[in-house]
Amino acid sequence: MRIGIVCYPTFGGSGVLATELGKALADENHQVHFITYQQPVRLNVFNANIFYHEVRVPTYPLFDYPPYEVALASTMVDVIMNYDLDLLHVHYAIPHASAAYMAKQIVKQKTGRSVPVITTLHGTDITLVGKDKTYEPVVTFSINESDAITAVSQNLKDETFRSFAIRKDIQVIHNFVDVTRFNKKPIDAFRKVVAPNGEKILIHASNFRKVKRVDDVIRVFAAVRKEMPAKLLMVGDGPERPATEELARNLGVDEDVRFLGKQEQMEDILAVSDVFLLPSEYESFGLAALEAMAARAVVISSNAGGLAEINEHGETGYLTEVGDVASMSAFAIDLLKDEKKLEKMKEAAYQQALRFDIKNIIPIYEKLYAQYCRRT
Ligand code: GMT
Repeated sequence: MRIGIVCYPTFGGSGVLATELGKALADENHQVHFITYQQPVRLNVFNANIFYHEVRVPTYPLFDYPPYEVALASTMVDVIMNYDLDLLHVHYAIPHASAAYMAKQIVKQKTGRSVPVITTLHGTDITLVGKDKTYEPVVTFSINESDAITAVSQNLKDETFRSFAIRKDIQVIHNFVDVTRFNKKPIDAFRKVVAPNGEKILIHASNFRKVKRVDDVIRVFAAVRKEMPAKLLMVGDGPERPATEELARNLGVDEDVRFLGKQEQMEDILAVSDVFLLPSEYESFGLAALEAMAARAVVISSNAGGLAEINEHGETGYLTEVGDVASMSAFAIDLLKDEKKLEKMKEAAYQQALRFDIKNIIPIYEKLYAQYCRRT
């Protein structure tokens, strides 16, 4: 099949998932066309089946806001027609689903052909941004106009029906991880640099937005640090980072916390980690947690959104109410003091990640595409 993938090219989960999906489809011999405003961060391989089309947004002194959606729709039209695409798969509703709707209408008028559009909902496009009155009518319309809609968790599907008047079914296709990539042997030299005296290593990775509750991460770590020697790795960057660094200083744990910024080699960093903390206010799925589990890190997370669909309390990790720093700390301390339990849970986390392995999920997308594609 010839598949157009539209996504955000950044470190965010939706862009990562879309890129990994495109790479896997290319490995299955489909022709994949990425349409984005920048080379996606995880698009770091050469594959003859992968094409990258950059959306250029010309600036003009009249524009306070350059019309990205118009440029995106025009690029979609260009790629659909010149590369004879079979379908468009757009990730994150805003503005990708509405731009795809516009592109579809234009291609139909020009050629008479109706190009199928599949929209995958990822989270904040529904729960935060999409709900906003400013966007809601367009989001509802363009989701309903998609030929197929998928959501990355049951929770997100339920949230979508709660918040929008959707008249179609939504298929849940859980996110996936390439377990072989994340199941890596820890690099001893790296572990030594981070934890020279064999301290346990906790980790958090996100875009440091409010919804991630990064201050809870620091508070949990401070509680752990009172009980035992430990180190914390903070991966990623975003608006809450300065306040988080300050909190680490105020709580007197800054010497044991490393802010690593944005990182591409997550598998190497996760491989040396024991516990992954994800206390988010909301997480439609929690792809970062799944990647951690594939690397045998135990996830201590909130029970928000779809996190309970991947993390099983007391089995693969722990779940608490949002903001329950005391319970998260107690679970972390208990676990990190009990080597046997830690090893058992690391293995359970890994086994759970295998259920979401890329090999199990790609065929589900291929089956969905085949229902809409003229060429199978
Ligand atoms: O929250 C993020 O880190 C970014 C955001 C995005 O849209 O890129 O992530 C969302 O999509 C991911 C991939 O499907 C999910 O794993 C995240 O849980 C989801 N984030 C939220 O729901 C807050």
